[in-house]
Amino acid sequence: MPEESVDHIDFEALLKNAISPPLVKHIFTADPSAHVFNGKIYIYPSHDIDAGDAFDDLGSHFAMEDYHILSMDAPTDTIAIDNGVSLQVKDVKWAEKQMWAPDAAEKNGKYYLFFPAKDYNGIFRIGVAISHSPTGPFIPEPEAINQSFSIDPAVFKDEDGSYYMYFGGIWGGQLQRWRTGVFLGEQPESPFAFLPLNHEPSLCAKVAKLTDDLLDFSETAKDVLINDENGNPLLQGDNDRRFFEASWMHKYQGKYYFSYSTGDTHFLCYAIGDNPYGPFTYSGRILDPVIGWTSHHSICEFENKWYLFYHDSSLSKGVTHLRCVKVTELKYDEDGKIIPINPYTF
Ligand code: FUB
Repeated sequence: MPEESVDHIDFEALLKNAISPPLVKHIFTADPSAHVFNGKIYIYPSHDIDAGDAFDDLGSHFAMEDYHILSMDAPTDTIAIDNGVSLQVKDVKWAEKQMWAPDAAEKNGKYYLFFPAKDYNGIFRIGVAISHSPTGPFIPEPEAINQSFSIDPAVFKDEDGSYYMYFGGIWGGQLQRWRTGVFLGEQPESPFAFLPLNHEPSLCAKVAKLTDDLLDFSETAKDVLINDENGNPLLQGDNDRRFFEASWMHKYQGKYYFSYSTGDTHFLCYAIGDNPYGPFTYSGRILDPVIGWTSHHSICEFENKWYLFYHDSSLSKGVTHLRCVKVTELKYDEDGKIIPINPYTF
């Protein structure tokens, strides 16, 4: 992911005109996955650091090593509590580096942290770690989830008690290297290698139902198909609408809302379906581009209002891999369409 020139940006004005402040300022945080557990908000973010790695389109500069869980009494608070280190890469046997965007789920009083990291072969896998507290510490399983790959796990609990994991990300997230179901290799290193051509259907995020113990996939992961308004799959060249990374699922008025980032065009978008597997119909944008290259989010209901948790790079004055998590209210119109949000009030 390239570093874009930020020389022209007036950060003082930006901070003043941002619709919401960073929720913590003493560390850099990103990719916020928010959940309500026991009446409180818990945010499972990435913990951004500057490890000195050079910028590239594979995201090598996102060299995160641990997770800190944040909590808030309500999403209307402007500050979150940092509950300290909950899991470190050095304690995960199978993982070498790059602890990217995590998520969490609760079942029968146990908390499960799902996280991607590169294994010792340079392949992104998704692991799980368990705790009796929403803030950890989390004890990792010795192996990554069998048949897991790529990044950005998001775990959705449906009303019937089933749990589904949505995941995947192209370019540095390696999803395109699994097009045939097996890993096609790390070479050529280009983030564009193995991607479909622009006129071909775009690569899809993946979804798999989890086993009862939440430690495995109960099925081979399936494509999360996003169609346009005419029922045709979005194309790879449709960069403003096609899936790139940062999956999330929520349910609103009986419909399934799959949301995601378009990556190199920097939008958060969503598509609506009738069941957790889709197909989904592209339905619009949620968030305009933020300062920084990446955009990532979660959507969470609290006391009958809905909230968008997201990040930008305003706290670091535009450094792509040093981000800060934020929250703002999210509203729907009477037809169930999400009202798009501009993160800055210019
Ligand atoms: O935080 C590292 C990566 O950047 C995430 O996995 C992506 O979703 C993007 O936010």
